[in-house]
Amino acid sequence: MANEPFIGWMTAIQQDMETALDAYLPSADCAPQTLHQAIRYVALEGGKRVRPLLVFAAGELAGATPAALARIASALEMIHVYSLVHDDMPCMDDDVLRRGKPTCHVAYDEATALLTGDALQTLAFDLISSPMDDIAPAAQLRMVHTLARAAGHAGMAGGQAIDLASVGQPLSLPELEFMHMLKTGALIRAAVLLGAMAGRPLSADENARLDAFAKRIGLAFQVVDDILDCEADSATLGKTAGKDAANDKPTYVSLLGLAEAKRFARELHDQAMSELAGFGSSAERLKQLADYIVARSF
Ligand code: GRG
Repeated sequence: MANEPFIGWMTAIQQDMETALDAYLPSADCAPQTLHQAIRYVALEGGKRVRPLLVFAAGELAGATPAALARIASALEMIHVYSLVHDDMPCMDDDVLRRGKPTCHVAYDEATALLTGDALQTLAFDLISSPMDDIAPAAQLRMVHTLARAAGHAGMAGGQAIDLASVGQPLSLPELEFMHMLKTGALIRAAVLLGAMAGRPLSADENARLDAFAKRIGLAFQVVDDILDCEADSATLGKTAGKDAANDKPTYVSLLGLAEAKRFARELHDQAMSELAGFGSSAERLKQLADYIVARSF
């Protein structure tokens, strides 16, 4: 049965994110208009906003303010959106559908898509490094560092490089896990850590448990993504379904089979949940989000 209070919370955060992003993104009326229109086209009105939801849920656990969380979550979502825009380009995944609309290079052109991703990435760092009233400078510096690490060669960009190199290659399970820990997991982990960093200082043990939660749920997100890619249709996903098999990409489904991939997603979910046990009711939103991540249908 649907969890009504959670759905209400999720919808409110998604609406707040739309408002925050609208305010942080450049106006479509300002020059260069085409670039600004493209930035707004890809960033607004789309996506589940899973990473922002994780920022808010972890921030709630640590007692962070909504204003700080909206800014941090916007920066993280901009990095995510930039990665989708670049991933869809002909030099990478070459896709035409994203978030139910034509991809950026289709709606505009390749040069605009490249610049849109570049501009979103730098705007994210502009946002997260700008003075924030409710965050101490040392904590903010740690946030900038965390985001840079998650997005770069040792995180998402590195994982994407492994992904591109692994088409048609037989990867082992540990190799597949390593790729996804970087490509998808690094930003999801950063979402949880950044949200928590915006609040009260956590003990080393609390940080370690939150980090372990984030790593498990990030991998679970990817396993479910692989399952949905072969079970759901393009209209439901808002992106082209069945691409992994068509491109001969190693996935959890191709390595484990559908039934075992589903079992593995549940196992990762349960491991993630067990890391939250000591936080009591302050981790309620994170637990609900973990449920949502493995039960989602798109
Ligand atoms: C170009 C540096 C660079 C990295 C690209 C994110 C990514 C790395 C590639 C996207 C391809 C892909 C299907 C990745 C697997 C999981 C994933 C990140 C799916 C998209 O995220 P969702 O489902 O998307 O959260 P929405 O649209 O809901 O935000």
